[in-house]
Amino acid sequence: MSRLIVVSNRVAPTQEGRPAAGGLAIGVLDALKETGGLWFGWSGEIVTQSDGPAIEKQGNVTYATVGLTRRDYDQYYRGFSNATLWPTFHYRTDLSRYDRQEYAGYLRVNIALATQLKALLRPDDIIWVHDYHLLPFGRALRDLGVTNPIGFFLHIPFPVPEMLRAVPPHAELVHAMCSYDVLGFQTQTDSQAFIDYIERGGFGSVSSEGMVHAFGRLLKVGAYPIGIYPDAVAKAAEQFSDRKSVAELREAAGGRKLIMSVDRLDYSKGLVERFQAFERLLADVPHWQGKVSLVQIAPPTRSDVQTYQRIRQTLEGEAGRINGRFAQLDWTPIQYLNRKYERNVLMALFRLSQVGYVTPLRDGMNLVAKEYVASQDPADPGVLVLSQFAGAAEQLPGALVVNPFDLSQMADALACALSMPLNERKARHADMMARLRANDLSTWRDAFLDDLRHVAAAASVTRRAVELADKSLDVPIPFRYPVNRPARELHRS
Ligand code: GDG
Repeated sequence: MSRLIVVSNRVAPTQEGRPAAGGLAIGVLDALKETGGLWFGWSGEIVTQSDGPAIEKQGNVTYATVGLTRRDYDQYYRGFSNATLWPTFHYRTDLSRYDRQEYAGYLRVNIALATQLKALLRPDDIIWVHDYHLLPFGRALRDLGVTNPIGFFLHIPFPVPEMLRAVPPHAELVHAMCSYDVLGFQTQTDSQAFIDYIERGGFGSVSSEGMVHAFGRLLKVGAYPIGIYPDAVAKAAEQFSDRKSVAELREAAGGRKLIMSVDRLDYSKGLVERFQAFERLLADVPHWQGKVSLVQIAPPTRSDVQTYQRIRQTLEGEAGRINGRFAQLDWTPIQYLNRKYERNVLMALFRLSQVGYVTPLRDGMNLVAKEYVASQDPADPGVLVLSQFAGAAEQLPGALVVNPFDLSQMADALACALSMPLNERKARHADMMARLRANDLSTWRDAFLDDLRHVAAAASVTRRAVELADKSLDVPIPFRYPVNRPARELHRS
């Protein structure tokens, strides 16, 4: 069995018990612990000089981590990844900015990381690269002569072509993405957006089996919706129900209903609109004043990116304003907690609440939605209110699906969820649990890796046929640019 190499921008904290707030870290770590293998990426540290990777083995997972210099961090991570790609891929071109130097840094870091990984590779390794920080990483490996199977999974949405074109080097990035053997997206919508870009731009064609032939490469493009382990989540939610913070919230609620939201503090998560829709519920249906609280847990992330500082200020302002408008001496409408919690405690908090309120403006999947469902007591489950723009909405039809830009509709959905009869709650929950079990985290991992092995094997047969014939055949063969060719020239070919 070949060794699995996982590559992601950030390698999750290697110490057990340290919280890793972020869907990618949660998903990848759980998947890797089962198969074993090597996880390569940034250590999270800023260093004065970038040395070789630090290697640490824990159980069957080896962690290989590297530091980034301040310049690398500013250009690659804070700049092009999080100030250009993240907002645009979440349809926020208004928050996106582009800086050519930052893009150069993004390419430089991708090439430097690929060079460091290459030294650790064995011939039969299978490489799985994750997320938007590393779009050209496979290209960089290919340029270094790596012929191993390389797949890529995008955790965030892939925008429609018109949106993607707002990123100036869009063609170069898509060209680089075609160096992978398999390109995985969260949903059919995302996968189709990529295919639309290829077809409408005249860059290639797509077969009925989802094989894309573009830029001289043949690759599989498809949807691989990430899952969770619902039964493990259910167990944790039950077991951690007697924890101090859970007991405190139960006591503070004093029999009132609870609406629960948990998100990284990010403008894509729709927190402001969510608060305002809750405000509308209280204003339109005064019956709920004093009878329900919204608990929003929002651990800060990327706090050194300016747009994240702004969303934090706006949100604090909105929470204060709404609380000022409705609070009573013994009731605070919105409890806004700007901190991290232990993961299992979060699951227990989900179980305690009557409504899971998950309304991102755009989200690749949204694991919180899935965790909320899995945490519920099947005998008395809460109701999920879910944005139509979360990938999870394609998979959880038992949720009350809302448009997060329609505050009235969200307020109506909250009212409906808060008073939904037990039978209906149970039926919706049972349906969603069955779906979560049928498409859990191992389904996601295995479907992707099976396709990667299959496609890479087929590509190697094609390559070998070409070598044997010793001439250029009219078949799609993986192409490679000469080593050291600057990545910024790729699109000119
Ligand atoms: C990206 C995509 C996609 C949250 N607060 C705490 C905490 N969390 C955990 C949640 C959940 C995870 O972090 C967040 O995952 P999401 O999927 O909701 O969102 P992103 O972080 O934006 O993840 C997303 C995901 O990748 C996976 O592909 O679904 O669309 O944007 O598991 O429970 N965990 C702990 N403390 C917290 O305070 N321990």
